[in-house]
Amino acid sequence: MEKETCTFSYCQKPEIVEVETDILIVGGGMSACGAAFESVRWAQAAEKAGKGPIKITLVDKAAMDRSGAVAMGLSAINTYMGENDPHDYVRYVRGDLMGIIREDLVFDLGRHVDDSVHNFEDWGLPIWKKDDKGHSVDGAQGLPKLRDGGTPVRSGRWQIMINGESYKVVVAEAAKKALGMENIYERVFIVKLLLDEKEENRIAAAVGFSVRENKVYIFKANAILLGCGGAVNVFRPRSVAEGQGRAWYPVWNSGSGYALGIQVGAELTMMENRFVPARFKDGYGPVGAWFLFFKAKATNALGEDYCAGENLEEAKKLYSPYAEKMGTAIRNHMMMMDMKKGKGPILMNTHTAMAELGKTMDAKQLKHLEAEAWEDFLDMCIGQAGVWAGMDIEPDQKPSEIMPTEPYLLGSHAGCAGFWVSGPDDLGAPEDWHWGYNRMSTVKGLFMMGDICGASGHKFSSGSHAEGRIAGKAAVAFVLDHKDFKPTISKSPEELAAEIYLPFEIYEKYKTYSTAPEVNPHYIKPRMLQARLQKIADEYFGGVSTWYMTSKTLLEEGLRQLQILKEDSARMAAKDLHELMRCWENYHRIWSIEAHAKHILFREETRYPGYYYRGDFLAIDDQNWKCFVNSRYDPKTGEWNCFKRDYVQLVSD
Ligand code: SFD
Ligand code: AMP
Repeated sequence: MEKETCTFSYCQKPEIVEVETDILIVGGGMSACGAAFESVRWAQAAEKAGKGPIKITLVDKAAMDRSGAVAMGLSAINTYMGENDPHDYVRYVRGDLMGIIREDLVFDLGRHVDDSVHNFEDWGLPIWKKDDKGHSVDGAQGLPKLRDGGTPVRSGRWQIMINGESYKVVVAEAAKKALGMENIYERVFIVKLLLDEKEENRIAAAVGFSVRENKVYIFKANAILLGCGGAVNVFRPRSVAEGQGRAWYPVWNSGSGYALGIQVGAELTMMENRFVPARFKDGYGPVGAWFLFFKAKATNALGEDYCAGENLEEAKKLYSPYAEKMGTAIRNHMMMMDMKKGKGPILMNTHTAMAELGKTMDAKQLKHLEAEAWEDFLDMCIGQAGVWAGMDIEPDQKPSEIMPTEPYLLGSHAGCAGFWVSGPDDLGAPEDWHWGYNRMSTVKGLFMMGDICGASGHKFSSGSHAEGRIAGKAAVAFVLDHKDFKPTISKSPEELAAEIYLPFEIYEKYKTYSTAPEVNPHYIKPRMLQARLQKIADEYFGGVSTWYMTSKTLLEEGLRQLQILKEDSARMAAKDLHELMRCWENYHRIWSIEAHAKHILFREETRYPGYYYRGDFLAIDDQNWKCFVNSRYDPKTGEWNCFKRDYVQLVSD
């Protein structure tokens, strides 16, 4: 088919807004809020020291108060060191992620994360405390703050309980106050990054559009901090029909962070990794608080522990010494063993857990416990509370089904897919693991944080914020060291606007060729594009329909089909601004899943049983694959190259 171009003959021309800034933060989530808060502090210090003003700008596709993964709120902060030693945190993350992580990045996070949590509390987030009798006290209620020696209520070794419905609002407020609203662009979706015209491999700009007004934005910057979250809805979800907007991770995080970085040539690491969370069925409610705080036991339908006995012995045969660590992937693996034997549904025994806890409580305390059980979901997954209500499930009376969800690409929860970045230089890491600026990618001036910063999972909300702060500080140092840089871009503003608005032009040009605007020989609407993408990912790259199973032959066929889809994406059509966003979101999903499939194809072993399986290499093979798998897309040639990088253990066992 002939290539389409936008000459604004059919669609309206947008207003073009150009913004020049020293630092641009892309995203308004946990990491971006951390970056905003910290970079402003260092910029102000630099200005006081006479090093001139540093302008910091933030752009978010949504409104910061409720954008990103924490939009709905959370009921636990999953990374808080407290009495723990960051060395142990590294050991824990390494064990959960099957032995391969960047220990310098993880340790760095561990030593900084608590300060973010202390700030959250200062900004008004209620953090549960233990009183002097050792009882859990919900909310702040006059007990000392963590900073002043207050004891948090631990759900697990690393997790603490919060009243977190408004968690994101609290964190965003501090970031907004630091930056000033005049430096924040909300509801502007970034479509692509641009490299500098004069300097090789150097970031120069970000381009996007308003999802509310007829405007295209060009942000020219000296440094860019990327924090756009993970990739959701890349695989066909378990939810169907009208429930399809439902997912565990936020549907609005559509792989932009990965796609933006990949296309300018930033090196990726561990993109073969994914996260398949075990979740309450249909509502996607998180299980952690139930396992750890309420001490609930999950069993198969026969009441048996699926993580023991025969299943464990079988798992050890292929996945020792990792199976013994009982990490997140392995727990999924053994759950699926029983599901495949027909021993499902798998049940979270909420009723027995509450009865057990109730043995030491009076009626009032028991009522409070029940309220907490509901609140666990009302705070961070309202849909699950809806499922409970709709299915007549009272958690103290009946168990609830849990099951593994569709896969997600992310690097801040129990996953580690992301970019290869520079780490701190004081931890004895190999020389080529740090190149001057912490969390800077292999593209000069482009920093990665949160979900898209690779090989360093288990940051969660608090760690993503802390990582944003680390990156924000480093970006200020970078800008101070490169004061004379003037970004130059090769394309004119009109050319860039025409690229972004192409789906409008196509729609307006062809919409009358058929009677139903959804179906047309000349274009593909984003909904159709997404369905095709999810079908390819699901059936060839190991989604739920194949029990997460894939292989060389399946991956190669899927990648072939994905290539055709990518070609067809040049004919995406949008009838309004909302669909324009959907078009570019899906384009970003295509790039994210392509990287994922290429990495799985390259790694000839099953490193993450329970997340995905290579049927042709079913075991873990430490001898050949205890290494990072990295890759780089070359923006000049369009070639994609996968390669190994050595794993180096920095913290003893
Ligand atoms: O229960 C563009 N998370 C949990 N963390 C915890 O500490 N405790 C929990 O209890 C956690 N759980 C949990 C969690 C998440 C979710 C969804 C649920 C439950 C249901 C994880 C954390 O939330 C997560 O680790 C961090 O939020 C990750 O931070 P970051 O910064 O990497 O991503 P973000 O916060 O989602 O923000 C992304 C931002 O990017 C914007 N964006 N902006 C412009 N242009 C584009 N093209 C963009 N694309 C995206 C977004 O709007 C957003 O602002 S539990 O499961 O364990
Ligand atoms: P989740 O609700 O599954 O996202 O988990 C929240 C936190 O609890 C994360 O830090 C998980 O790693 C941890 N977690 C969840 N389930 C278990 C479990 N069965 N054993 C140990 N840790 C868990």
